[in-house]
Amino acid sequence: MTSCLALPDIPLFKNACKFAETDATAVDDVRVGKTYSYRDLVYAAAKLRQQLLRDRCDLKGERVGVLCPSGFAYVVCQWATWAAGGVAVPLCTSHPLAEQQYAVEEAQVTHFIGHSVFKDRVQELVKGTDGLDIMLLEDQDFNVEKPVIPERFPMDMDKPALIIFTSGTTGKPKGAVTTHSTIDAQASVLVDAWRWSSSDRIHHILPLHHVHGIINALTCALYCGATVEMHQKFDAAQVWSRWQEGYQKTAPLLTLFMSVPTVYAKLIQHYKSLEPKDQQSCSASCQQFRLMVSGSASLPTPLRETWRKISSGQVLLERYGMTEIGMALSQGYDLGERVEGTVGMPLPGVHVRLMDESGQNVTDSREVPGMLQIKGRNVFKEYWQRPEATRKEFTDDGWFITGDMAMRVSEKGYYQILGRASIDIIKSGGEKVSALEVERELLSCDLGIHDAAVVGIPDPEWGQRVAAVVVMDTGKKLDLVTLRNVLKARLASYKVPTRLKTVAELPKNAMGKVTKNGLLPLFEE
Ligand code: MCA
Ligand code: AMP
Repeated sequence: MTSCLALPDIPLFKNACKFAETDATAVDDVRVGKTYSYRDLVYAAAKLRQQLLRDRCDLKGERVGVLCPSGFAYVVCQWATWAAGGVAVPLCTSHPLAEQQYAVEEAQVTHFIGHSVFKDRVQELVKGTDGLDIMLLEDQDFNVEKPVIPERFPMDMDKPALIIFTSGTTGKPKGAVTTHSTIDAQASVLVDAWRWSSSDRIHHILPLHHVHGIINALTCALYCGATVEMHQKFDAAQVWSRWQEGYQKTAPLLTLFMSVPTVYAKLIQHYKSLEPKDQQSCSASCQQFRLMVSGSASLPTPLRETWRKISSGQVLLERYGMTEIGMALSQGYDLGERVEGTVGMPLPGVHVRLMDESGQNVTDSREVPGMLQIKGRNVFKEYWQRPEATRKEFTDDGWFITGDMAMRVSEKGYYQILGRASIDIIKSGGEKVSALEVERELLSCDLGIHDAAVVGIPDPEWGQRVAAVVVMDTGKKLDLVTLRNVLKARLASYKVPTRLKTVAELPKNAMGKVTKNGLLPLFEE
């Protein structure tokens, strides 16, 4: 099967080949300024598969690092990797070298596909990595002339497909491995629940190294023949202006938007800075959407209500998910089921239970908090090369322990997320941050920090902000600007503290553990 133009017969590709018989647009690549049909996509993916394979039949689960801007190139690299039997490891394009290097090394990447817009970074990344098969691609390499629809061949759906790095309560990020079967379960359930169809067009502004951007926004669209309009990154002014163009019909109408609460907060901020006439036009532009979704962090009620007011009545659909499980809970599509403060009910095929501290199953009780546990085809396979970490996150009877507390409320028993069980996990702007990882960097960055504790402090825009409390070596001082400059070279920018306090000593309990709750008042204004 190496020499002929072919794709495996997994539902995503099977569907795409069907849409390739029409002239439907798969990707509108805003950076390149071009649209690509499903026929272009399946053809380009099958071509790149051949290049990746060279004279082999199957990459047999080897990891393929991908560093591509959001757009057609990204999708082709991901699909070609899958088609060649590889596991895609998408890197965050805005991460510093150290974080990207960590992902490449940790995932034991053997092939690397980089886009030429990141040429310098690719060269730095692959320096000293002997035996790595590197492809550096230009935009014109993705130009498709006379595309044909590839043949198809069978593939085992239980093959690993994707590694996404996610922070935990211990140590550095771990690579969550999902299979084709997991991805299929995660995407197909959302296609039905959120009523995706081939006439949809999603405005995609999410990063493409998370389940949110990859599965909910990208894969769901391509699963059902919709169009993905891919933008490089979120910019509030650009988003409002694109929506106005859609509404005024100077650009295609958009039907779906998905994001984190911080993005809606930033859109509101921008809206408030506009003249009343422009505000009216922005509000009207929201009418083109049939669905706007919020998730990855809890949606504060004032934000939900303000959004409803300024968006011509859009009620954000809130859902709950996690890198390891995709989406588990979702409010219903019908407006009456989008009950404020809840994340709805389990999606079809997702098994959910709540366990209290004594190990009692409290799922059928009302207003009794419990640890949220999940089972189903949507659950990931393992943490890459970390059997012990994988084992720890599952109960003996095979339920995945999310680390989130939840309870059921109202007569209907909708689920409400109460927050993380561990204070050491922070969510800022939808990004998960391990306090321990940041503490470790603080203590090893040569700034004279003797002791450090990192906490998440509540923030109306970011959900939480990363805040550091430090004890300095005698005679040493530290300011926030210096700290941020030093850490930004080592950590993703959202992990870098935006608040800093220096204290003489950290409060600790009898076991010598910092009592972090006691630090929160330090940041009250
Ligand atoms: C950027 N900054 C941040 C964050 N992002 N600070 C705290 N938390 C953040 N998340 C800082 C930068 O360091 C920079 O600081 C300044 O903000 C401006 O950076 P910029 O990149 O321009 O910010 P932005 O473009 O406005 O980004 C904010 C964002 C982005 C759009 C909210 O963080 C984002 O796309 N978040 C969504 C991530 C997501 O999809 N998460 C899902 C994962 P300075 O100016 O000092 O340099 S969870 C998941 O996948 C599960 C399955 C789920 O449930 O969805
Ligand atoms: P991540 O591990 O980055 O995939 O983020 C998953 C985490 O985000 C979950 O474990 C929750 O803590 C949080 N999360 C996701 N969706 C919601 C939501 N709708 N409400 C509250 N928290 C959420």
